[in-house]
Amino acid sequence: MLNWSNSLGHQPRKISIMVLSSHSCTSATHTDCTGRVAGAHPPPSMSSSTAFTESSDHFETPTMDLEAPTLLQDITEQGGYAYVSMATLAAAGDSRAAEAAREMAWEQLHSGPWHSVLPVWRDAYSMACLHVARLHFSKGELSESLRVLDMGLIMGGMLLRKDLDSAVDKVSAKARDAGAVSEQLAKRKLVRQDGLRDAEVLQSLPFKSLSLKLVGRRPSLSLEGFLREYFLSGSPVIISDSMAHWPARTKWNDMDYLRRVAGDRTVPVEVGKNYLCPEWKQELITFSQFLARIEANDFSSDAPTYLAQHPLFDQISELRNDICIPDYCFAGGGELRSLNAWFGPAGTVTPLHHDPHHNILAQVVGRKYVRLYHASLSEELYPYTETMLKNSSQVDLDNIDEIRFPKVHDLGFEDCILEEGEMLYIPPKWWHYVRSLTPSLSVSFWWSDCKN
Ligand SMILES: O=C(O)CCC(=O)C(=O)O
Repeated sequence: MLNWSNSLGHQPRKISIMVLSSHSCTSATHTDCTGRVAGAHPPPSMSSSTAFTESSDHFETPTMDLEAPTLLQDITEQGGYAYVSMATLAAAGDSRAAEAAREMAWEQLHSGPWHSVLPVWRDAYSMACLHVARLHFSKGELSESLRVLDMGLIMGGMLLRKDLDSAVDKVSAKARDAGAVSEQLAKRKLVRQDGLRDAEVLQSLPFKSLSLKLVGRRPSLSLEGFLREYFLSGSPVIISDSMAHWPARTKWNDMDYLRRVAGDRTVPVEVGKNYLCPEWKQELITFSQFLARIEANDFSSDAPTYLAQHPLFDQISELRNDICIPDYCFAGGGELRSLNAWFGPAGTVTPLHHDPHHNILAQVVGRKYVRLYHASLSEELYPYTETMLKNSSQVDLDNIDEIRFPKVHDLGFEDCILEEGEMLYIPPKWWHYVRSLTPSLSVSFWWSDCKN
């Protein structure tokens, strides 16, 4: 799967980021925007030099200051002379040049499939974002500055990541002091207990739901018990009481808290029934706008907005501090591969697919229906044949075409309603379908074992 972040990513989500339209320079095919001019030479100064002095309306960029000469040299070698000219002017405080450099790097990010984008252009994009954000910051345009820094975090390379992170901290702190976070929503709970229309919710589930084998629940499951009884045999289990100590359990149901720590941050969201539908698309919006959409979402919406499979906790450290890595993720002696957020209104659907890693799906706020088919049932679940989609089933569990997919009807599965405060262990390669029954905030922890 193409992933626009730096994380792994195995579902074919986030493919269409290449044509996102939140930026004025979105052509997916135009490759010419670096201004490659035969015989043109890079400008004499290659430094990101410091026309700025440290003050409260300036943020430091020590990594960029150090790396700029080499990075600009690498960009020159790729023919990006115009980018280098603009970035040099930007470093001296020219805001139009800073925007132009960002546009040029953006075009390069959209010049072909994501995996073929040269890493140097991702770093070039981060550099231009730092320049643009710094200029906004110096004019007191804090929301705009944060938006651009987030774009750098989401789309840029790793080289200047530290500068982006520390700039975000500085701008966010100033925005908070200034009370700049927009106040669009009244103080509210994300999920209200009186709002759970159980009968209506249950009717929305796929055929035979909750009528065969239910995933077992285990309170107080020790790491050893988890290893012996579930991990080694590759069996799913719900661990029902091991996240009570997470600050997120109390904080994330508070819209006001979420708005305060993340409201002005830009996040990628998916809009549409699910990622296999043709009308599905991606957008970049602020977290406040996202929360407003969750609030406005009526349960029946067929185009919910879903912040799905996004490494939000690499981007927003306050939210990272609210969660804890479950000890279970150390089973097998492998490595933690990725932490992803899955935030959305009631009615989001992640269609039937499998992932290569062990997974703990932690349900922080709200509830979700999850159906699991054993890894050995792949053939009966009719995976797509295209490489990008081959971990997804062609079967739409919400509307099964029994003529095309006759084997599905009689297959055994396990399912459950994953309640707030519970974690579900999904073994590698097990097929899973997930539907949110309320507004829902979950976190997935993917890890490998030492064989893998
Ligand atoms: O919660 C969801 O919508 C999907 C979660 C998922 O597919 C995963 O954790 O791998």
